[in-house]
Amino acid sequence: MECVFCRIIAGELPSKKVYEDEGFVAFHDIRPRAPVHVLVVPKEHVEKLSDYPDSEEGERRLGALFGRANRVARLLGLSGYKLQVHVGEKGGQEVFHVHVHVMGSPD
Ligand code: DGP
Repeated sequence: MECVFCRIIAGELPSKKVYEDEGFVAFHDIRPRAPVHVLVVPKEHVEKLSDYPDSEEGERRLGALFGRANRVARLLGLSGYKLQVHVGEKGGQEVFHVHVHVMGSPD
């Protein structure tokens, strides 16, 4: 398995996990750019956000990803926060397993 986030999900690499359910996991970013900087990651391997199909099913999966990002932010005590997604190389994406950055400061 080459994907670093798949390896974290499989427990092959360590991470500071803050949330997990049947479809998603969230863990602290290894290079934090905010006092709280967590990555929300679907367990299914999708390379990038633009790979979600332009269909009801694709929108449902996208909605679930952002719903989890909100849930994780709430669990971490963030009342205001920034969500960031890098899409593709030209969008600054480094890890090609879709993820949402949740960044903020606890209240
Ligand atoms: P990007 O693909 O540009 O949206 O950002 C990927 C982020 O993933 C980057 O902020 C650093 C983080 N990252 C890369 N490798 C690891 C890792 O092995 N563990 C953790 N926790 N974070 C990682």
